Amino acid sequence: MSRLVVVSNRVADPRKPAAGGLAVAVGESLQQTGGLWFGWSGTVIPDGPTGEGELRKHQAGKVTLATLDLSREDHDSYYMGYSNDVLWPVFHNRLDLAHFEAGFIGGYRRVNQLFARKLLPLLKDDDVIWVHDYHLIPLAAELRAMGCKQRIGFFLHIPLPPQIIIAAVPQHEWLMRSLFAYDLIGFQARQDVEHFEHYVVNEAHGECVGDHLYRAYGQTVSCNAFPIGIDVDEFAVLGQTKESRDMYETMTREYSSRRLMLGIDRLDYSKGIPQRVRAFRELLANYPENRRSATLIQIASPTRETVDAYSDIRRELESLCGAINGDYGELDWMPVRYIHRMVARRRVPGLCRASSIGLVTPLRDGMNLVAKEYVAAQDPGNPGVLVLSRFAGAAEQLKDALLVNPYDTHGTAEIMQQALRMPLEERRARHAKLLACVREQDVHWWRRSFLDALREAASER
Ligand code: ADQ
Repeated sequence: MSRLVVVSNRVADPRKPAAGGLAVAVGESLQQTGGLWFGWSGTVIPDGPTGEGELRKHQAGKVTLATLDLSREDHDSYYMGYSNDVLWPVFHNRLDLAHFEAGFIGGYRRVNQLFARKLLPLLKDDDVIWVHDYHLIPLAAELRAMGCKQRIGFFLHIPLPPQIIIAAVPQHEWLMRSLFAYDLIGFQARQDVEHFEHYVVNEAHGECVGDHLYRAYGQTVSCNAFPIGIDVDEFAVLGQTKESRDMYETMTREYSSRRLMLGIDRLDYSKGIPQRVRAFRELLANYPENRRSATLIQIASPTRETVDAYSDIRRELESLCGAINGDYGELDWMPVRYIHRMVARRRVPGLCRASSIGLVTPLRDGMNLVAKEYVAAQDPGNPGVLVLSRFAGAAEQLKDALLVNPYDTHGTAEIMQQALRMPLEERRARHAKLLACVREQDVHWWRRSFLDALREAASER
């Protein structure tokens, strides 16, 4: 069996439970075949030369972790700049928040070349390389230019926007052309594949030449949707831990006469948190029976705080929550509990299970795993209701959630009310279908389907 090589911006020790997300997803394959995980160490060298970084390797069980430090200049232009100040906002349809600074692209290209240069000597002929996310779009093109012949797949964790929005990125043609150096491109949702196809046909004057096969720029690439899932069993084990059970008991005791509505997000403008809080306010205004009862717990972990857009949203949220509590709060009831912190992963299942409503209402999201975690954490005999944005990738799969348009404050408040009033029988029926879907297309299914498709795509090439 060929060795798996994973490349992503950051790496994590897959044996550590706190590693979460990607580590859980790819850890199993890496452990099976004795894999290599390559990426940035997270360290920035203040006065190091650009485009250079010392390679460090260490062993985590059967997995070799190979990491590079970045110079301050590379970090600022590749990571903070092009990745998070251009590609992240644009791919989430926020052209208004993108900063197309001329210096960013040089750093982005330089770090992708650095990754390719340092990775190449570590590769074996039969390796399968799996590159993750928007930080590393041109990596395969850089590797190919250096003679790499191995199979390379790419998975985009965030959405691909419509053609017209991609076209706003000054380097869009170079970016999209470089995707064709992969054997397989994986997106989260069907809609992302449609956006890719429109771009290929209308902008690159290419065509679809077969099942999931696209031709443009004189090259052919396979492309399909592989919606990422969660590890349902691992999440169930977390739910049985003392921390999770304590959390559940504390919350159900504290809020025994209330209805909890829960949001758990990174504090990112794509997650639609202020819009959610405004809809909650409208719920209290329009349906007074929820006063002294419905309580919104919003946990928003700090992220990329040095970027202006993030401090803006933090201030907006603090003032919104303060205003609602001031206007509607009573001595014995605060409508909103806003916590600007990460909750320990072990507490997440207990918190989800104690909440009558899970509010997952991003303005745009590649997938959104919180939606799936909320479903997995529920008691099937008395489950809570998932309120899900139609603009999350997860909405393509989780059709039995209550779908909302988070831009529509009034409509979202109406759906919140519907969720609060939903009879037990309907809650059970919806939850059973949602859980079946979350179980069937879990993280193992995602990894297997992507890697099987990559092997097939490469043999066609
Ligand atoms: P994110 O936007 O970070 O990642 P999301 O799917 O919303 O991803 O959450 C990832 C994980 O972080 C979940 O396991 C969640 O429980 C945890 N988490 C989030 N906020 C937390 C908090 N405040 N405290 C504790 N835990 C928290 C990107 C894309 C998503 C895509 C994922 C995976 O933006 O669309 O679903 O990658 O591909």
